[in-house]
Amino acid sequence: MAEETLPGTADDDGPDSIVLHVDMDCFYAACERLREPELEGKPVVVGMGYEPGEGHGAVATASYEAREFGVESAQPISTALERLPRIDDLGPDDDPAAAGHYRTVDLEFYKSVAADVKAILHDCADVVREVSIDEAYLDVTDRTAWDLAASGDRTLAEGFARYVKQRIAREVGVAASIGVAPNMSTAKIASDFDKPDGLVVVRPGEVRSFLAPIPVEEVHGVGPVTARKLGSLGIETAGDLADADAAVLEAEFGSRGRELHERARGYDDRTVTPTGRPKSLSRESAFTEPTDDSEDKREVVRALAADVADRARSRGAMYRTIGIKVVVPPFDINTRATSLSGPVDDPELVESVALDLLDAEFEATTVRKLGVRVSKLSFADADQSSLDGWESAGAGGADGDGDGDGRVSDEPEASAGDGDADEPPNTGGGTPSRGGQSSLVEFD
Ligand code: DCP
Ligand code: MG
Repeated sequence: MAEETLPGTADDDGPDSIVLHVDMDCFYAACERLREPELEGKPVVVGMGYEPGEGHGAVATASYEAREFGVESAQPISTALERLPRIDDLGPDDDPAAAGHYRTVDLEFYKSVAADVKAILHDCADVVREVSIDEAYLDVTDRTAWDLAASGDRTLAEGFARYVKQRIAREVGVAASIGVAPNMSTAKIASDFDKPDGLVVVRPGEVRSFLAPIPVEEVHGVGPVTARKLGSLGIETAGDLADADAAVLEAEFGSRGRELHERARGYDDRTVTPTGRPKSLSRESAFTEPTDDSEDKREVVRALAADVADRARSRGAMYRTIGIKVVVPPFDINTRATSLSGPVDDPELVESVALDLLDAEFEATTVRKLGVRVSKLSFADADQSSLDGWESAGAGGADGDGDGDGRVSDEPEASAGDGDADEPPNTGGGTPSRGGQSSLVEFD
């Protein structure tokens, strides 16, 4: 097997990882074909801001047949129409095979198809990182192996990837290209290498030779500017980059130069981290007027506890810590938490622990805001992090978890300051109002 030992793929970290990068082929166009099977095999253009019969908007994607005419993503529709006339605009003598079927973006429909695909991906891997509507990384190291299958010279990993691909085709009806490699950046290049309907496997010992002829632009982290600079140094391919003097690269590009050098040599120690996995789930609610009424406070805590426990269950999350937050006027924030001996999914326990924590110290305290949180989350299965939950959590604003990773923690929507977005508590046992806490970092 491996003739060369690559840093990050060597035995000292255990076996080589097996990473799949899955990217759907001409995804929006493929979705349109699900609804209109007669579009199969024909040039299809999906336009953003495009109205049937008109000429404005931009190409979101084009089927591979339409790409043959020079139609591509991000092109103005007007340019696409010059290269590939609309089928409805053809005269009686024109060739219908040289005309395009233009459709308007229908994101809701594409999201529903994507959700079906992602459900299969979550079924096939314990760790899934969703990157975009049609793209995800899977770490399947624990599900398959780099060993050769008994029947021949193919790896078990290849058979596994073929299975994933076939399930998507059979169960959803759209085509995916898959790259299989011991690290993320190589898997991504591999998935793109033989599109459409590609399956490219790069075994641990082949990473460097696979990358060698790849243009530098395709190396993860190389943009057009860097590519131009590299070109001026005579570095055109990943192989050139791998062979370049690391000190020269570092002098030119700083620490990034060293990183690019390592990527080109097949070294990428990023691990696939799942999307949409919050560290904690919490909800809080503010009183219109501060109150010391014990029953009012208990009522709010009960409602918050029920809501948090419910959300944890719907996401398949178990928790090991249950906590409360008590804000005393004006902004004195107190947090208390109880750790359990093991992870649980137990709404009644969330309520009773939260109430105990409240009663133990804050029974007579005047409070203006209360919160309940469960943390130390563990996820029993991989199915809970469907796109939906996290998209709605993120819909109101930016990445609220402050770690800058673009992922959404499931916290109340951020708002400026602490207080102005406060709303009356919902004591009716339904969903408490979303309090306007700017950050819940202090609640950890
Ligand atoms: N998309 C878009 N505007 C772009 C690029 C893409 O709206 N400039 C949308 C339409 C694509 C989808 O995102 O269908 C996925 O993007 P990809 O880059 O994966 O492109 P495709 O899936 O369409 O084609 P490919 O087969 O090259 O992956
Ligand atoms: Mg795609």
